[in-house]
Amino acid sequence: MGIGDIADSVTRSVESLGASVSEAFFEPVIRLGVTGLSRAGKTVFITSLVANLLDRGRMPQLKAAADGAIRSVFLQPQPDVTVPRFEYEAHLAAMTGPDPHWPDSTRAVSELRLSFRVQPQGMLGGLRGLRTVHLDIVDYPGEWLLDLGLLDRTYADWAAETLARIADRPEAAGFLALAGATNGAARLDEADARSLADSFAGYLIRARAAGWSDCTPGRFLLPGEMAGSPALTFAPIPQPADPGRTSLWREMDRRFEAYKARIVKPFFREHFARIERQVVLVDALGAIHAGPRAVEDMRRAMAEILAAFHPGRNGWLTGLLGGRRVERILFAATKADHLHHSQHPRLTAIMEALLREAKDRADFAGAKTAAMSIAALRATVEETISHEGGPLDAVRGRLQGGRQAAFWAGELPADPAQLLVPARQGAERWLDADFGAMAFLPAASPLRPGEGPPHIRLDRAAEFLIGDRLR
Ligand SMILES: Nc1nc2c(ncn2[C@@H]2O[C@H](COP(=O)(O)OP(=O)(O)OP(=O)(O)O)[C@@H](O)[C@H]2O)c(=O)[nH]1
Ligand SMILES: [Mg+2]
Repeated sequence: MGIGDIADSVTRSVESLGASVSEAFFEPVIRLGVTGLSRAGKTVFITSLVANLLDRGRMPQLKAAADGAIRSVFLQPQPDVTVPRFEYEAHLAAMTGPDPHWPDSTRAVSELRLSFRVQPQGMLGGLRGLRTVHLDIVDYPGEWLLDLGLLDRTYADWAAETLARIADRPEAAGFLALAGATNGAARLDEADARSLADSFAGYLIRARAAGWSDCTPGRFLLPGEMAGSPALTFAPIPQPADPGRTSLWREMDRRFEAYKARIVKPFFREHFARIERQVVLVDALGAIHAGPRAVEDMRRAMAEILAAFHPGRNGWLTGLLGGRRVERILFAATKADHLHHSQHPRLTAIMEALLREAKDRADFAGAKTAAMSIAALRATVEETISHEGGPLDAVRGRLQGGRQAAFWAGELPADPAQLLVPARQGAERWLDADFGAMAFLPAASPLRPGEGPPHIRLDRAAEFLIGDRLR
């Protein structure tokens, strides 16, 4: 029996199941890509978005919710039976139950399908009856996203770039000493390869803790079931003049290619294929707080990732993603509840400037783009406090242990260049500004019937991303 026969018998058995199945084939699916580095706010965004779509009392700017076009929303079994389900209920319970707290960092990929029953609008809408639209969303560890940047690099490029970039990082000193003493032309010794890979993984863990965004390969940080396999046993080493076929360098090269082909590509092909709508989440405030180097590092990392989505430049990704073009991209600065709303336009402008290249490219390629500051789960209330005799527009929230505190993050500049230029020039710290950060916990107020968790502009974000498909 050939492939054609298999396909044929499948088609026939499906047909015999009748109308319910064929209807399923014509129910449109919106695939929403959630793109963001680790801790950008992906899991919180997905959880709060789903909760606020199920209970739409806080979604006035989502037109289909406000005018009643959405008749009902429900969670469905996801289409892909081999991927774990996104733990929506557990994440929501963490954030809104008794003793509210943030969900854990994501360690593996998961998926969720939300289905809408929609009454088509317009003159003939009433005649057409309800239709069903599905929304598919995937969550994954942010660390894995950076691997997109590896796909168009050779091992030699990646090794040279990485060694140069980390040369003066204290977190890398131990690994650099080991790599420097390594002769890549020598014959492969598995024990050497292992200790190089272990040492490099150790560096990546310290670098991530120190706030660096450029930590590849992502699976070194979160190996999942791949731990210890040869595809994860490589590291950047200096290129020798004449590496022989059985040399350590050649073997590292082969493993790097295997990592790309066997781990990175399948991940993007399976989970980023056919994405039509994309939200790019950026913790710009966190990077600003961490300082100019973190801002520049984040800018470069995001530019690299977003370049990979561009249909024109990297043909391979277009092929990988099934040739479908992303129609809409929302660039969102997350955690905006750390700022009084009077500063939100400045935060949005800074985030737009950070992602300028990517946004221009997307606009040029014909995608619709928008930028806004959001809080998927609003953990603060606004409060004007007096400070040194003057009023200060601050926010107030709950800290670990339950204590309430007022907080002022600092005055963001009206001109983003005031942050981006020193960052590009490699400044060590901000010259005449100081930006704070505070770890607020989700507020301890139970959800009201018919309402999802409190947020800032999540309804506008949803309107831009999927609103047109729900009418
Ligand atoms: N105040 C506030 N904090 C937020 C919000 N969204 C996310 N955070 C904070 O950011 C942290 C990271 O959010 P996650 O949603 O777990 O981030 P992620 O992108 O899923 O991160 P990984 O799973 O590590 O890739 C949370 O633990 C919160 O501390 C928000 O809307 N408001
Ligand atoms: Mg997560």
